[in-house]
Amino acid sequence: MNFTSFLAVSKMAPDDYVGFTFFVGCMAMMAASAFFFLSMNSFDKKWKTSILVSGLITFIAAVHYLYMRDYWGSNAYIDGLLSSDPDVLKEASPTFFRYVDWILTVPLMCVEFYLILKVAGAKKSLMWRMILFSVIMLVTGYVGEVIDRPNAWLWGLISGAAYFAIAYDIWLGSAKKLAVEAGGSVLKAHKALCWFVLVGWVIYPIGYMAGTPGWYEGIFGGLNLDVVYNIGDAINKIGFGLVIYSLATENSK
Ligand SMILES: *C/C=C(C)/C=C/C=C(C)/C=C/C1=C(C)CCCC1(C)C
Repeated sequence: MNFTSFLAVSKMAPDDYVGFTFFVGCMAMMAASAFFFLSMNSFDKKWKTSILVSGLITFIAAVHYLYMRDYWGSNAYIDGLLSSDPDVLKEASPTFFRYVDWILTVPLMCVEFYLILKVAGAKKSLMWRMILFSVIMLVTGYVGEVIDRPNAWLWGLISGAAYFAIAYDIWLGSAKKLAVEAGGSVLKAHKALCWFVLVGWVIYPIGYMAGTPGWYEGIFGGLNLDVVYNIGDAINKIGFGLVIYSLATENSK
């Protein structure tokens, strides 16, 4: 793939709402990255790293969205027309780039929890435990979506258990204890990030159920996996970063 073909999406249909969310998602991630990187230097040293990580999360996503929107644009269209064949559209879904993006950005979100809790004495072991669970969550999700689709429900269940372990740690476990010890704006930000994980991350299993075979097909089958994932990413990556941004702002006065 050379650079010009990489940026040249041949044609986009006006009713291609999947392609639309790839383009808007890409632009939003780029804008958010510029925002985080450019604002970085106005913060105290101890917040700079957190803002830098927020920018890295959206930047990594921006690059993957650039690829994903191109992958969709060049596979969902046949002779310049948006295909209506469900098998063609399924093949045009950029699952590989999606999971490469997640395996890089979700652990970075775990790092963010650690960074804001460091003031309360958070240990690296907390960070590594969260990263381990997030990797289990994503690898099993990939197996269900790509390698062993007939058992997608089972892989989704294992993935869901790892997700639950993360949610438990931050809502009720050791991370919660540290946040309470820190109090003030750290506790406030921790709570906000916890809500992202509890409510914002639930968007992903919904997308997964919309796009894999299983008993749940009748419930979520009408949704498009990529549209759901794209909305989830915008909320979780940009929103998450903005919470860190406002925490840093409050503490750099
Ligand atoms: C920026 C990307 C983020 C925050 C991605 C988060 C992804 C998840 C929370 C995915 C979770 C899944 C389950 C809980 C079960 C089904 C399989 C997954 C991987 C979609």
